[in-house]
Amino acid sequence: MSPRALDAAAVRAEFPALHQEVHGVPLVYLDNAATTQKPVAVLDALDAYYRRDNANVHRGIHELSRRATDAYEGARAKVAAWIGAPDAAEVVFTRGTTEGLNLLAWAWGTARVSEGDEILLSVQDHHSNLVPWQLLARRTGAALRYVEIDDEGRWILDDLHELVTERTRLVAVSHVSNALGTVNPVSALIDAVRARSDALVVVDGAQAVPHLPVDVAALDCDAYAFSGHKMCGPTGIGALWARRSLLEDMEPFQGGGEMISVVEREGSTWASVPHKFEAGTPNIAGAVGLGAAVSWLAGFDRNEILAHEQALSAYAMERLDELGGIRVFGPTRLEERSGVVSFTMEGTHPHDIATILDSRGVAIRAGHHCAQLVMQRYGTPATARASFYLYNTRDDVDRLVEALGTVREIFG
Ligand code: 7TS
Repeated sequence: MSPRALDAAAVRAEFPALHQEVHGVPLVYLDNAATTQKPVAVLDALDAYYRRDNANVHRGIHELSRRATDAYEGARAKVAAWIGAPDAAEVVFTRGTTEGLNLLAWAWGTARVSEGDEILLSVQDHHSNLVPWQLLARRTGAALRYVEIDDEGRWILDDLHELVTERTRLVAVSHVSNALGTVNPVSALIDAVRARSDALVVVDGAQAVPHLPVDVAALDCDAYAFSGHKMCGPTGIGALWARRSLLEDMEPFQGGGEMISVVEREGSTWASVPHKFEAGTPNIAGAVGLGAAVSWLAGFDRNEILAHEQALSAYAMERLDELGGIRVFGPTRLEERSGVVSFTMEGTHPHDIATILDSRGVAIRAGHHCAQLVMQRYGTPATARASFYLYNTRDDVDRLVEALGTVREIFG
C-alpha cells in the first residue's frame, strides 16, 4: 500500500483534543516531545478493547482471554515490524523508555558490570538515560565517561579513541535529543564503538521512533527503548527491544506471575522471552492502543513525517530570528534537527514565556527538560521548547510567534 500523503490539516481532524479552546482561544499544541495527542483510531481501539475483549492474557481458556491475548501479542508483532526487529519475541512491553532503560541497568548491568569498568554516556541525554546508569555505576564501582557536545548540540566524537577502551562495558546514548532536537549519528557511533570494544550499545529512542524511520537491525545496537505516548499511543506503555541472546542471558528484572515457568519452594525457572520480563498482568489495553498507534502511523512515510517537522522547525527558526533577541539551541543544519525548537528570550525567564503563551492558547514546555547536563553545558537554567508533530501546521508556528510578540511587549 502506498503511504498516505501527509496533509497536516487533514491529519489534525483525526485528533479530538486538538479541537478545543483553552482560555477562550483555540488550542495550539506544541508540547509533543513531552507527549503527543491521540487520533480517533487509537481512542477507538482502546474503547473497543475495553467494551468487547477485556480479559487477562496468557492464562484464560475462555474466548475473551483468547481475544485479549491475540490483541496483546498482535500489538507486539506490530511494534516489532515498526522498528525492524527480526523477531517479535525480542520486544518487551514496558511502561515506557524509562522502565526499559532501568530494566537493562538492573537485569544486565548488575551481573555484567564491575569495578574498573567504564560506562559511556552523553551530556546531551535525558535523565532517563543517565540516572539508571549512574545508579548502576554506584552499585558496581564502574566509572562514568561522557561524550561532550559542541556549541550546536552535536556529539564531539574526535576523542572517541580515548572514550571507548577495552574497559568500556556499556555505551548508552539517545538517538534524538529531547532538549535540543539534535538527530545524532547513532549508526556511525555504533560502528566506531564496535571497532574498538565489545561494549553493549543501548539506544534511547524516545524522540526518534515517533518521528523518523528506525531499523534496530540495521543500526546494529544491542537494545533500543522507546515510549508509546510520544507516538500517538497511550501513556504507561512502551517497548524495549533487545537481541534475543541478550534477553536470554539476563536475569529477570521483576518477579511475579506471567514470568515463570515452574515455581518450587527453593526457587523458580523462567518463562521464555519476552515473557520473562513481563511480570504480573501487563498493560494490555496500553499495548492494544500502542498497536493501533503503530498501524495508524505506519500509514505515513516516516521520512515525510521527519521532513514535515523539519520544515516547521525551519519556519519557526526563521520567524524567531525576525522577532530578534532569541537564542535557538541545537544544530543550524536542518538535516541534523528534528521537530524540536528550544530557545531563550533575552530578559525573560522561560517559565514566564510558557505562562504567557498558555494564556494565548499555545502549549509549550519550559524548564530543563530532564536534561540538566545540557542546561549546564550552555549556562542556562532552562529553555522554552516548542516541539512539533505530524499534525502541526505553519499556522501553529504563526500563533506561537504572535504570542511571543506579546511576551516581548510585556517584558519590554
Ligand atoms: N528519553 C528521552 C530522549 C525523552 O525525551 C524522554 C521523555 C524519556 C527518555 C523518558 O520517557 P518516558 O516516557 O519514560 O517518560 N521526554 C520528555 C520531555 O522531553 N518532556 O517530557 C518528557
